This record gives sequence, C-alpha cells and structure tokens, in this order.
Amino acid sequence: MKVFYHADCLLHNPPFEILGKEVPYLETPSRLSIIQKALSEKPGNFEISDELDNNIDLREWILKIHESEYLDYLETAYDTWVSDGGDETAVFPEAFPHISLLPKKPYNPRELSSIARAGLYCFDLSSPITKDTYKSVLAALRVTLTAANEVRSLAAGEGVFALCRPPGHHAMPSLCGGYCFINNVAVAARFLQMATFQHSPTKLAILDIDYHHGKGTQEAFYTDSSVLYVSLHGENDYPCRLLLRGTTGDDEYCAALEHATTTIQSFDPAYLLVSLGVDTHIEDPICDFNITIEGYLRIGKVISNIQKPTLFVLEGGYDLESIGLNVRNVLDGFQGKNSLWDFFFFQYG
Ligand code: SP5
Ligand code: ZN
Repeated sequence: MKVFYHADCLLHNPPFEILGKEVPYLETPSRLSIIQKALSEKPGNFEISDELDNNIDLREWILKIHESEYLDYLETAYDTWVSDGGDETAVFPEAFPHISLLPKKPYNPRELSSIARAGLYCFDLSSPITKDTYKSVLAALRVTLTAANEVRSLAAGEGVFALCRPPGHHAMPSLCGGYCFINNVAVAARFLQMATFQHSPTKLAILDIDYHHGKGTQEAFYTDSSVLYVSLHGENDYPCRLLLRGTTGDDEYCAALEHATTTIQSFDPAYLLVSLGVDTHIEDPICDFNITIEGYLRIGKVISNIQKPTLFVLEGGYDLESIGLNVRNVLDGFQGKNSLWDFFFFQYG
C-alpha cells in the first residue's frame, strides 16, 4: 500500500492544551513518527513517499468546505496575536464571544481584537495556533489530496494511506477544535467528486472509525445525498453523540462495523474514504473503548469487505505505546496481511 507523508506535518507542536487542567499536548508530532516507524518495519507491505503533488491549488479546494474568512484567520492568527502583544507560544482562546456579545451591525471580523478572534473561530482549549501551525495544516491537506489523486487509479479493495496531522474531522466551516483545523477528509471528498467527475458528482462514502463523532464531516454533507457519512463513536462523550457504549470491545465493535459496511455496500459508492482514528484502543488516555491491538486487524478486514478503492486518512489516537501497531494492523488487516502471523514467526519462527 502506498503511504503519503510529509515532515512539515511535524511542525505543529503546541506545548500544552487544557483538559480541566494544563496537560502536555496529546496530539503530538511523535504520533506520526511512531506510525511511520511501524509501517517502515514492513517494507513489503508499505511504500512510504514524501513526494507530494505541488500542483494542487489547496485554497481552491479548502473553500469547498470552509469559509474564506476562516482560512484568512488561520493564516494570520499567529502574527496578529503576537503583534497585539499575545504570548509567543501560541494563540490560545481566553474568551469565547457569544453571539449576543458581537456587534449587531455587519462588521469586519478583522477589526475584532485578536483575543476575540481566537475565541470566535475555536470551540475548545485543545487547538492552539503556533507559529508553524498553518504550515502543518496545509501539509496535512496536501498529503491527503495527493493520496486522493492516487485512489483514482486503485482497483476495488485496494487502498492508499494519508499519514498526516493535524487531524480534521471536527473542523467546521469556520471553526477549529478537537485538534482539527481543516477537515482533510471532507475536502478530499469534494476534490474526488469534482476533479474526477466534473459533470455528475459521483457517490462517495465516508466511514469514520475515530472514537469521536466527526461533526465537521457530518455537517459538510448532511444535506447532500451523494455523500454517505457513517460514524462509529462513543456515547455521551465529546462532542456528544451516541452509538457504542464506553465498554465496547473487539466483538461488539466489529459487529457494529459489519452493520456499517453493509449500509455502505448497498449505497455502492465509487470510492470509500476512511477517517482512521485509533483512539478506540483500550489504553487511549482520553477515550473509553476497549479495542485491542489484534482487534485492529479484524477492523481492517471488515473494512476490506466493502471492496472499493479506499483512501485512509489519519485522525485521532493518543496512546503512543500502541498507536504504531494499531494503525499498521488496520491497514494490514485491510490488505489481507495478518500481522499476528508475522509476529509469531518473528518471535518463534
Ligand atoms: C481528532 C480527535 O480525536 N480529537 C479529539 C479531541 C478530544 N478533546 C477533548 C477530550 C476530552 C476528554 N474527556 C475525557 C472524557 C473521558 N470519557
Ligand atoms: Zn478522536
């Protein structure tokens, strides 16, 4: 399987976030390096490339999902913040301007103070903007769209992986949050539809297996019957939707996933996009599911039953001990390569 990756995705590195208290930033660059290392241990299964398609006009495609005012904010937020006297570490919201606090008349958002803007375009305290954040955000999208270009030449049941960060599925037209800034998968879906089939938007399915609900992705396509969004996520958890209970383990999860794959098969999309989060793992520091390392092999196998050209894009997953194997196992399970056997032969063969 081809894997696209770029070192600029490592640049976004805020020192902390606030989850009730100040904690080290969970969505850390080492997530990517660890996954890259795990994939490169299997050179026969994964071909990693950092040669990205520099001809893609990212702005053009971002604007299919996001507001230009918001893109303008992401690009200028850090410099404005610092020149207004803000801390050089990162743009960090300290006030969230509720609609009742905003001017009644039409106003130019650029005229708001940088503190007001930081809270206007962000919904939590997990998504600070550092000097290099915008560069990483663009790199993540370029990795994703380069991989999307590749998916067009794949056969049914083959896949390509966009190994990138920051993730995207929480990002809304004018809002960052949940470690997300630009909705990589949503932009890729529009890119695939419009660049491939300019005249008749072809059906696509997005399967979101991150622990969290990808509200940004869901809303982008809620009224669009050409894109089916299916998400398996934890109930009563951030940002609160329901499906699977907190104790969900491999069996229960795979049963629900099989249900999802049946729905997708009957929709019969041209391509499948997978929001690949492994924060469903039993040791994940912020999530409650109990998926095991071996469970991810099964998950990959179930996804392969959909038998479509498939674009995997990285979302969450915060247990640094297991993240490499978890991601590799989904992709190996999808490719019909059983890492358990490899492991066995490595240990005892
Ligand atoms: C892409 C992605 O996975 N973003 C997730 C962002 C989650 N941030 C909020 C974490 C809140 C943690 N609350 C712990 C509740 C445990 N049940
Ligand atoms: Zn998540």
